[in-house]
Amino acid sequence: MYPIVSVFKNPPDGGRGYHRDMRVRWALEEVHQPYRLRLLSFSDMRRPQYRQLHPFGQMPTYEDGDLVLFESGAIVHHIAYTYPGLLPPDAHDRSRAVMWMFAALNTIEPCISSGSAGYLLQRLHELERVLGHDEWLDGGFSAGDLLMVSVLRLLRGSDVLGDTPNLEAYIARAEARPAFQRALKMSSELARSA
Ligand SMILES: N[C@@H](CCC(=O)N[C@@H](CS)C(=O)NCC(=O)O)C(=O)O
Repeated sequence: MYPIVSVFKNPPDGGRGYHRDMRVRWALEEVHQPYRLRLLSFSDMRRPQYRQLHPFGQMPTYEDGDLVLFESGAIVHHIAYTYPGLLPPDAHDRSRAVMWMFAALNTIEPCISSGSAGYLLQRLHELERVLGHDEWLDGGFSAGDLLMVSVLRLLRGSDVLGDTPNLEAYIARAEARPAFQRALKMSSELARSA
């Protein structure tokens, strides 16, 4: 049985992969784990049956046998711990990759969602400095990069990335990964078939 990921039946972003199921599907693509989709309308998400999977009636959810998870970060963390490919084998390296997962979701994503431009710019410049000209945040590509790029992509189309060229190149590098492209293709196919 393959894991099941819930996705919008009719994605409001028009299939550009900005919803939080994208990071989960991207992680599954990175580790080459096939999966199935649970297509949800907004009214499906309000139903009591769905509340048994997700107490807040949101997406994504992840079902694998008798394991049910919600919160995209927890799901990516589970995938990264379950399948090889998204976390380094050394214990300290792994903890630093997890640290970057938290940094993406706890430090950067809230700045983006809150729309506080000054604070966000400060954080972006700090991140730009830390990344420098490195390919990824800490050694090889990890779940930390996957979540950081998932969050930074939300700024595409705004001009805030304009003076952080290292971050722009970092996002482009991650988006060029075959696993990202496969996940994005599925987003656009879902939107087309809606
Ligand atoms: N912190 C949650 C946020 C989940 C979330 O906000 N999901 C959005 C889609 S990207 C959603 O379900 N929106 C509809 C709603 O909140 O009713 C996560 O990372 O999974």
